[in-house]
Amino acid sequence: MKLHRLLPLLCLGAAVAALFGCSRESAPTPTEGSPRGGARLRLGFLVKQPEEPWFQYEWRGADRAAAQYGFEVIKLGVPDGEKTLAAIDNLAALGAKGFVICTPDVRLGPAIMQKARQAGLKVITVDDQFVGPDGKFMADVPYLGMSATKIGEAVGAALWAELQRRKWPLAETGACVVTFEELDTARQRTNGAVAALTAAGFPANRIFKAPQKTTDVPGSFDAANILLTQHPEVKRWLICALNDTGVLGAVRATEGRGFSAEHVIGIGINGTDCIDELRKAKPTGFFGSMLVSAPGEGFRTAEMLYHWVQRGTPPPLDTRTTGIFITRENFEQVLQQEGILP
Ligand code: FCA
Repeated sequence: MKLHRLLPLLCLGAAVAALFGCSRESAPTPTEGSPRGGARLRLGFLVKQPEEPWFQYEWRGADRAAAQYGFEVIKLGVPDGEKTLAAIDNLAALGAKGFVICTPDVRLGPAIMQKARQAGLKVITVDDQFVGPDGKFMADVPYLGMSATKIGEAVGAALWAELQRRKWPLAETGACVVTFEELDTARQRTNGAVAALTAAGFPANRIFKAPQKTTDVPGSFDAANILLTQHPEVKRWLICALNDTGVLGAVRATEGRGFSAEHVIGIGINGTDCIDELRKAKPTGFFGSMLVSAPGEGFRTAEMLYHWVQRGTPPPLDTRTTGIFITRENFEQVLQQEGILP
């Protein structure tokens, strides 16, 4: 089994181990772990893709909040609905008082809220906002996430600026937009990028969408590969996607078809999943990323949940974060300032 498949299981395994008191770090002992024993407050932090650096950095931020306020954070990977509901049961059994979640499927919102309410757990959503049965956002559940449209527009503007700097002829250039439109934040980001590109003067008929079936590197690699086969006339590619991973897969696809870094400008979102890529000795088609602070989001949501549980202060219902553009030139410095790199 591949590591990325194993990881969520391992995380869940850790929760089960904690439940039965066999993991030293997070295991409850009968007195210490029981809320009745005046033990430390426990809060969960559930993420859909624990293999993605973005979510690992979010966890780091939550750990920082836990250290500052003196609570315990139980971190669980929840790659599907079944594991999500099981994780909520585990949290309840551990005496947790609430959790922050980036759900594997936004339509699970009502089921998650029902289970959480039954167990008396408070819920804050991060990154991916719950959608109700009517298809509308569940605006009554506190949410913190990026200003998706604005960040997407910033990607489009940065792609255009680099294209201009390189003086690429528009007639030879295409834009590969790797999409995952079933997820609202993803659709808003790629729509934002397309809107900014067209507003700047990039021809709309040279913008091509490549829908990814899964939001990992193989998913975007496959999506981009199909597009590249369909457009052999394009000599230079702009690439954007919902996140760094989406752009990385597409950049790998262009490499497989003989495009060098001079003929590809890929700009991601997150800034956390491209660190190894930007560190490569030789530049690749992955030109840069809109960095959003994953540790910051993890810290803030965990902190909000703590204040809500501990002091009864409800969090704001909608909090948005912004991005900073990073490239090979400035990423080490910016990531250090943001506390992402040491
Ligand atoms: C979504 C994406 C993640 C990250 C997050 C902020 O959940 O899947 O990669 O961009 O939004």
